Amino acid sequence: MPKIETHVNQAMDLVPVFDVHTHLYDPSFGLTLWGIDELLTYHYLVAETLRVVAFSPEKFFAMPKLAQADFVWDALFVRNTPLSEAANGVLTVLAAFGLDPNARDLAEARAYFSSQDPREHFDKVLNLAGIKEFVMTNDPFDPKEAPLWQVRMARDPRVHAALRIDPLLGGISIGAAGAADSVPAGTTDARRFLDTWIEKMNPLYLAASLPPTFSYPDDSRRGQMLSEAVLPACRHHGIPFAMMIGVNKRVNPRLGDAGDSLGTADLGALERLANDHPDNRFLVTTLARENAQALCVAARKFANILPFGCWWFMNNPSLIEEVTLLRLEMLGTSFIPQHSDARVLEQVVYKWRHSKRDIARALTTRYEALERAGREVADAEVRRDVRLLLHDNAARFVGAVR
Ligand code: HDL
Ligand code: ZN
Repeated sequence: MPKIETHVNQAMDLVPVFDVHTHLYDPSFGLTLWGIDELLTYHYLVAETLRVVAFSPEKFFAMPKLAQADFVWDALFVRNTPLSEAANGVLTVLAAFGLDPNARDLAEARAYFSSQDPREHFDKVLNLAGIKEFVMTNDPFDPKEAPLWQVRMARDPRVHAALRIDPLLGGISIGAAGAADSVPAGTTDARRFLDTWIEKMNPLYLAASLPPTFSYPDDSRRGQMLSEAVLPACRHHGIPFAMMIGVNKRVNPRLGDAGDSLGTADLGALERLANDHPDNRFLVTTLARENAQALCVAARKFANILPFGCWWFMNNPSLIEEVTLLRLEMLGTSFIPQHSDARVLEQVVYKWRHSKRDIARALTTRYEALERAGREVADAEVRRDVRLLLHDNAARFVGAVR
């Protein structure tokens, strides 16, 4: 293996990760999904299962969780070859815990996970994934989560909050159905709502997913909420706004969380937003592959835009390597290459092990271009660059650097 590739892979293994977007929680919340049955009923795998077995979504979701997991395992891992990234990820997790990826059933895995102490398991998973700190997705409209913020809990210093506000911008709560906190109608109430929840959560950023039709300027309710409540609140509290652009929610409502799709957005809207709000900082990720280059160009035009992650349908090895190479070619190291988006605790093990391989290939390609130009690349430079990409760019932008 060429020397530079070895140095890149060594740095990837050594540098701690700051995971800037997850759906995991501080253990004190008691909301984090974990274990083999949750891994197998991940909505990515449910969608894939219902393609290869003639079975209605309604009948699938009516089954108990363990029956659903058995059904997915049999359909995707026994009767078919687990070639998809989400299926491959489950096997990476099993192997990381010394469990048999060739198992014909879930007996061994269930016995292992059920014998784990949750707190020790949480620490073990972060250690296996190489994660130093991660950011939750905290939804004030989620009836399961909102009450937890009414009391002071002992918090894990490795776990940070992010205030998720989709319903404020016309979206749907990503938590359970129904809004724990009624959605403020006017922008004055919305600003008060944001200040109240920022006080409660101390979030590193505000976040919302947005449809491909996102436009700016926009005199609709979404546009008014953005300009008159959300962005002023972010400026006042000194925190970024994370825009996750390109999701078409529930194109197949029967699939629930697995029923969302994507669309290509006009990132001219993002450029106009960044231009009109130079004192706001924007974390941005896009769902359509077709938006990847335009996001890099927008970031080149506006330093207050920081591209992050290979989100959701982008989170596949072929696209992670392609987009990371494009970002390196256009932005150097001034972006955040990945977030896990993990919904189940152990997913961070595969999402980071797989992504580090893909990011390492792209980074090696760029270092080889330097060497062809006669520029030597010191090992310390490689470690500095990898630390920027996996930790510092994100931690600094959200003000979590320690
Ligand atoms: O809106 C989001 O934060 C998305 O990540 C959704 O949660 C999506 O369902 C998902 O899990 N993508 O990976
Ligand atoms: Zn997410």
